[in-house]
Amino acid sequence: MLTIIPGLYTVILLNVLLIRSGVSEDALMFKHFDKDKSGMLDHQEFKSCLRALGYDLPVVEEGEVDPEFQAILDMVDPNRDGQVSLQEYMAFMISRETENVQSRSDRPSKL
Ligand SMILES: [Ca+2]
Repeated sequence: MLTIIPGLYTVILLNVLLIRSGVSEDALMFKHFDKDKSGMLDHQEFKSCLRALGYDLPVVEEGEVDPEFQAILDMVDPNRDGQVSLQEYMAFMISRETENVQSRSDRPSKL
């Protein structure tokens, strides 16, 4: 027998469903942007993917640094091997989703 506060249980369940439904969509996104079907996103592929997700990343010249993109790379490609695996990508998406859930109540909507 489980004793659970019903409201809390509902919130947890909704979060699980939200994250799960997001996960399969994210995996599809990953496959879509893996143009050469290598199973990894290189930085160019990953950047296209981020743009599709609504990140406003500037176009930079070869060798120029985009701080916002670099900050994201710190999370998904900390050793800078130039490749983002599905696992790294998913971890990034889940942390993003969690951040959205946590900040939704105390941040005004950007839209
Ligand atoms: Ca690839």
